[in-house]
Amino acid sequence: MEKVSSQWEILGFPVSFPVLIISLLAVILIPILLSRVFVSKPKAGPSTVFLLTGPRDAGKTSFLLHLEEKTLVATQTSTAPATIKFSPAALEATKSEDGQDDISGKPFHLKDTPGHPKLRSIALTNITDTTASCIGILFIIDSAVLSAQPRLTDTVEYLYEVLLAIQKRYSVLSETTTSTELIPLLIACNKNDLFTALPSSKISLLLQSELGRMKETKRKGLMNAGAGDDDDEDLDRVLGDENSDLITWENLKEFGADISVQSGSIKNGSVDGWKSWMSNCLEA
Ligand SMILES: Nc1nc2c(ncn2[C@@H]2O[C@H](COP(=O)(O)OP(=O)(O)OP(=O)(O)O)[C@@H](O)[C@H]2O)c(=O)[nH]1
Ligand SMILES: [Mg+2]
Repeated sequence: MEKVSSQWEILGFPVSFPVLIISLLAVILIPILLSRVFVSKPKAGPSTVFLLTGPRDAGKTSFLLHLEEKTLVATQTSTAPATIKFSPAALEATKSEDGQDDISGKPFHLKDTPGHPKLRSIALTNITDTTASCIGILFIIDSAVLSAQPRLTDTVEYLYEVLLAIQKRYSVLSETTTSTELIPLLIACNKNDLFTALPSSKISLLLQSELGRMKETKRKGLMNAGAGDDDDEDLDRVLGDENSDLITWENLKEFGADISVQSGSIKNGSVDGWKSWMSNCLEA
């Protein structure tokens, strides 16, 4: 770069001083601006998302479509998540659909996730990702299959993972804010139209005792595997109080989950309790 009278010469081309300054500024500023736009931009996305989780065939997609169509729609096994935006009217109680009901409230999103064991990481990652919105989690289960041990074990295994993910989200959020809100979780016991369905009170007790048994087994497994090498990571795998195997909904509040259990039937359209739980989450 050579100076020729009032101009500079770069690679044999004459360049005036203002053009040189503008070019230098562009070289410095453009990468900074691009990095702001593409790297540090906060995650865009809806801020009022309910997450639909739960084992296969429980009725998650049916509930999503029921809120839209007000009826039981034929579904197929989900292999990918699906999000739908709803107006507050979707949470209007079925019994008062004569237009008399107060339908004030916020619009919201419902995100359906697959229940297949290999695809459960979609829902779990959504819970642990603290930048993703999650104002409430519906864990939909089939109340009519819990007397069969394999289905009960599968349901409890997934619930354990969801509760662990909530515990993780809550602990990360608690590190950055002084008063962290509990994460509401509704265990929605679907298909109570079927005669083998267990009542919600029984399901609630069954799940708490089975979660306790699962925790005991996992803790023993960790001890036998020589806990101590990787203590912090191992404790991440223990749900609730690390010194006890007991699991109760009340105790889990301390670890971020505010749990309710309610029966319903999408087939019969009796899901008003679930809808009012969602309305309460939106008002909170
Ligand atoms: N009897 C009865 N059947 C229902 C009810 N709700 C849903 N079903 C049926 O249960 C089956 C599974 O429903 P889905 O909504 O596809 O289940 P899902 O939880 O989305 O399942 P995955 O996508 O595999 O995770 C379908 O055949 C539904 O028609 C209900 O309240 N009562
Ligand atoms: Mg589905």
